[in-house]
Amino acid sequence: MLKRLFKRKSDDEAKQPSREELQENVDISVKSNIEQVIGYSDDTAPPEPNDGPSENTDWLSRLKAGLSKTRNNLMGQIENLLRVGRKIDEELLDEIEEVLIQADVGIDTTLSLMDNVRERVKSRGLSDSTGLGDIIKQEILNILGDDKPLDIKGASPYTILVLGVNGAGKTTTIGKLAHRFKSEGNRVLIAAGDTFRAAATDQLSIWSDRAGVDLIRGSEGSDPASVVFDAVQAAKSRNADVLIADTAGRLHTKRPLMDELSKIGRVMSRDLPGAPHEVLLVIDGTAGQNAIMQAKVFNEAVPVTGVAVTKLDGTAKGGIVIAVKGEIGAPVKLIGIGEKLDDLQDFSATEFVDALFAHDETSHED
Ligand SMILES: Nc1nc2c(ncn2[C@@H]2O[C@H](COP(=O)(O)OP(=O)(O)OP(=O)(O)O)[C@@H](O)[C@H]2O)c(=O)[nH]1
Ligand SMILES: [Mg+2]
Repeated sequence: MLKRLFKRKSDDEAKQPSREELQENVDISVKSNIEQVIGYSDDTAPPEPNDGPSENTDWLSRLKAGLSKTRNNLMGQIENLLRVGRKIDEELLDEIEEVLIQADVGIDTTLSLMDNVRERVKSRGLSDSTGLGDIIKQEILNILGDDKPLDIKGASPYTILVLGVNGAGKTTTIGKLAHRFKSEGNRVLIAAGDTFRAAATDQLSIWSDRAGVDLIRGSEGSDPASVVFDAVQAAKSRNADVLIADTAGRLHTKRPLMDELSKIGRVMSRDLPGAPHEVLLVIDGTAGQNAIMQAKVFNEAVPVTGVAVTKLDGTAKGGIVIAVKGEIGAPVKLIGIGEKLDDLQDFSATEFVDALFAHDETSHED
């Protein structure tokens, strides 16, 4: 029987979409999303930062609440598949695979995750679906790997270059980080490297005022690399502990922005060896597979050392967090689940997976 179960899709292969077909579907949606990104209007007003305290101050509860749409979508469907006490067969495993892909775990990541699940099921001789949920959970943890929190102790000033497409949440993330580092007793400086529009610097200026940190800014349209260069000099002369540089996110598919980001990276290291110490890519958690493609483009311009995934509160496709690690290789270091100051936290794989698999208080069906 096992032989038939693990014959690897032979009979079903014809019915199932191939990896190429799945990729083609994703490419189509990526293309249309990119068009939307490029269509982002320059007149868009900067969002108002929101620094009020969250109603519920317990991070784990808020994380669970923030991930509830993803949990209902991803784990809800998987649990429904397992709950009927089904036998483990290719059909069940393929259905789980589809749920993961549809929740944006990414095709390659899903296929390798499910390969590992199949191996484990085989080696344990599991035939009914009891225990399959735990195996999936463990394999997700395996992909996420060890936590690598953002640690600014390695250098002084510790420099963080923040990248990402427009609207991803860069400026908001910088505001939240500045507030956090400052309240931990660090001397913090922000560089307004997004000089494309005055509103970008104004928005950053509101955040820096609220966090009580200094901002190094240039005039509108000035060379972002020179603003960042000045900020590095200021960080050195003022003995700052940490410098966070904002950048523009426009037209990421056009070569000049990527060239400019590489230049900013080079300029940072000119007088400060090792800088930028952290290249933090901010990804909009609601952007789907498009975000993965963007990440690859940015990663080519300046090798990304960490990822912040924002807006996980607004998506049923939080599986993107798993895809980031699986498909880009850079660790997720921060996650954002809202617009408030404390809605950005260090990423913990176990917390994330526990929140994904958590049962709602109202559900007692164990
Ligand atoms: N719900 C939610 N909204 C967020 C989160 N992070 C950021 N936002 C919102 O996303 C919007 C865009 O954020 P910004 O920080 O301006 O994005 P940006 O990357 O700096 O954008 P550009 O400056 O245009 O390149 C704002 O309305 C933020 O309040 C989050 O974790 N959850
Ligand atoms: Mg911005």
